[in-house]
Amino acid sequence: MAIAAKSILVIVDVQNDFCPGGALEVPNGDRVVPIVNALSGKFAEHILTQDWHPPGHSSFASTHQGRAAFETITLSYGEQVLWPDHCVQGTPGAAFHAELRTDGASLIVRKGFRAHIDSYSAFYENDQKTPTGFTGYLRSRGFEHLYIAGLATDFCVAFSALDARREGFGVTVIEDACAAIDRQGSLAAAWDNMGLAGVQRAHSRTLLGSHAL
Ligand code: VGL
Ligand code: ZN
Repeated sequence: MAIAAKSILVIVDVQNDFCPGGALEVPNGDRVVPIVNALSGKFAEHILTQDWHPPGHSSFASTHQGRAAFETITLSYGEQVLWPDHCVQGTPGAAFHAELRTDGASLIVRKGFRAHIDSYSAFYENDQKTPTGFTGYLRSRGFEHLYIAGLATDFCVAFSALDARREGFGVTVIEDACAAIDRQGSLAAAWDNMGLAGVQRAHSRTLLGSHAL
């Protein structure tokens, strides 16, 4: 399968806290690292996203008295899953996986850095109104299609893919270059929503055989 013209690879949150042993570990999260490293060489450009929370972030269960991780709470902008403390700015858990090749990335989009609002998507925070500026970057650089890989399929990958479609970009999620949290059917729901939104799916094998544009 040829890589679409005017494409960019978006590598979502391949950080220690989302890998085995991390604070919010994604099963097999580290398995995406060699795949993502191989893929990045196939694209003219790739960027990274980095979950980047201040201590006491509103998405942390520990911030809300009597609440436990993985419960849902209503915040000013709507429903929010509460997470274990993770990806705290400047901590080893927030660092990229040691084997992830980061030097070739042209941009790092940090998200979730405001204390009172979470941001799963690389485009909009969880109020679905506050932009990160990523759309402007992509438009002014002339990109039309995003290939998305990374963690977690059912949260930051899916929210980024759905917002990218809403912003008018073509989107392909590279299935085996992603790994999921998958709680309470979240992975199946994410694939359903992505399918309805016109997100395409690909396997890394089919892309690694093709030429970068
Ligand atoms: C993520 C939950 C909380 C993700 C980030 O990267 O998918 N999930 N923060
Ligand atoms: Zn987070």
